[in-house]
This record gives sequence, structure tokens and C-alpha cells, in this order.
Amino acid sequence: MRAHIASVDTIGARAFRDDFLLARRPLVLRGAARAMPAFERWTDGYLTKRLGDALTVVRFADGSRARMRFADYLGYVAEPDAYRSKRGAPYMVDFQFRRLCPALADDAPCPLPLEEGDLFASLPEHVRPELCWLYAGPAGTGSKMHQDTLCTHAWLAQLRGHKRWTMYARDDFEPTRGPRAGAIAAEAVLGPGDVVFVPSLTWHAVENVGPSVAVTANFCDASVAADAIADARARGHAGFADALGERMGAR
Ligand SMILES: O=C(O)CCC(=O)C(=O)O
Repeated sequence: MRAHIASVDTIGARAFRDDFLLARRPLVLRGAARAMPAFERWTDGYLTKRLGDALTVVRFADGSRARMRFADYLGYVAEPDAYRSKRGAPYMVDFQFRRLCPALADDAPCPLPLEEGDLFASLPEHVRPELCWLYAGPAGTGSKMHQDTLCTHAWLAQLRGHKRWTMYARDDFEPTRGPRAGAIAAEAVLGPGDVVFVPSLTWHAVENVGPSVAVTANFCDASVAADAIADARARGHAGFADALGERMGAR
């Protein structure tokens, strides 16, 4: 069965918290990325000036990865036919730009109306995981069905192009078997300026339906902090788990 992901033009912090964040329901916020400085500012020229020589990781359809200079990759997205590979189109994923150019992160503040902000942001920099990324790629690239790290929630702001999203609730999908019988696939297409909220542990897959540039970040609120701490410990990130535990204890 298929359904549309809920979509709004505007939403207040209280309604967002009660009906989506705590209810773990995905939401599309139409046009919410237009207020982010990145929406107007992040032209190829602006990004190349700040990140041009940085090495990015590109992922191919078969899951293999390679490294590419950021400026070369943007040139490729503009003209994908000029670059052919047996492994298919390379997709620039998980590009952690914040530490390379902190000012760029200021261009991309959280576009969700969060009453309490991101708990991770209050942790000391040296234990805090880096969870803010740039994704760019031509039509046909995308990400297979997955859940996000550390049981976090996420937002993604579509800056250019369109992305098709398919989501399943946490118990409705199994990686080796696929969706469970009767599961509802919640779908949406994001266009330039749209933002999607992906609740903790929601399964999601994404396909770029044209050349796409997007910025995304994961975040943690009190409702998922215990899960994030347990997941961090299981992955061996004891310093981070302890710091988040202390932060929760101090609340
Ligand atoms: O846009 C994409 O390809 C994937 C985004 C996503 O699913 C993620 O950041 O977890």
C-alpha cells in the first residue's frame, strides 16, 4: 500500500513536536528551505571557492566508493554525460563540510521548528559526532533503504533539483526480506526549497529525479536520547555516550 507523506506549508513548534517529532511521523515542510541562507547562496561558484580542493567520497550504484575533488564533482553533475563509468553514475554522499568550512554550516541552520534544539549541539566538540552532510548527484543516483545512525532524527533540505522519498515505519521493513505484508510505503517528491523530517529509525530510500543538491543533518531530542546512548555504546563510542548521559542527567 502507498500513501503520501504528510505535507504542510507552515507549522508551529508545538504542533510539530506533538504531531510529528514525538509521534515519529515523517513530514514534508514545503518551502521551508527557502529561508536558509544556503538556498540562495550555495551556487557552484560559492561552494567551489570554499570547498573546491576538498576530497569528497562518491558512491556508485554497486556500493563501491571512490574519491573525487569537490570542484571536479560539481563539474560532472553539470555535465554527467562527459563522465562514464562501468560502475554507473557517481553520487557524492556524506560530505562533511562543517569542519572544513564552519561558515557554510551557518548557512544551513536547522529548518525545523524545534522547541528544544539539538541535544548533540550542547556536547563538547571533541565528543560530538559530525552529522551534517552535503549530498549532490545527477538523475538516477540515490540511497537504498536504510535507517539513520545513532537512532537520530534527521532533516534534509532540498536546495536544487528533485528527490523522490519512500519511507517505512521502523517495524514495517526488514533489510533481507523487504517490506512486511500490508506495510504502507509513505512517499513524497521534494522540490527546490522543500524540507523533509525523517523520524528516528524510520526506513527511507531516496532517488534523485534530476540533478540534485541537498544538505542534511541528524539530531537528537530527549525522546531518542536513551536509544542514542545505547547505540553509541554498542558502536564503541563510550566518550560520546557518557557525555550525552551526563547532559541528560543535568536536565
Ligand atoms: O539524499 C540521499 O541520497 C540520502 C539522504 C539520506 O537518506 C540520509 O541522509 O540519511
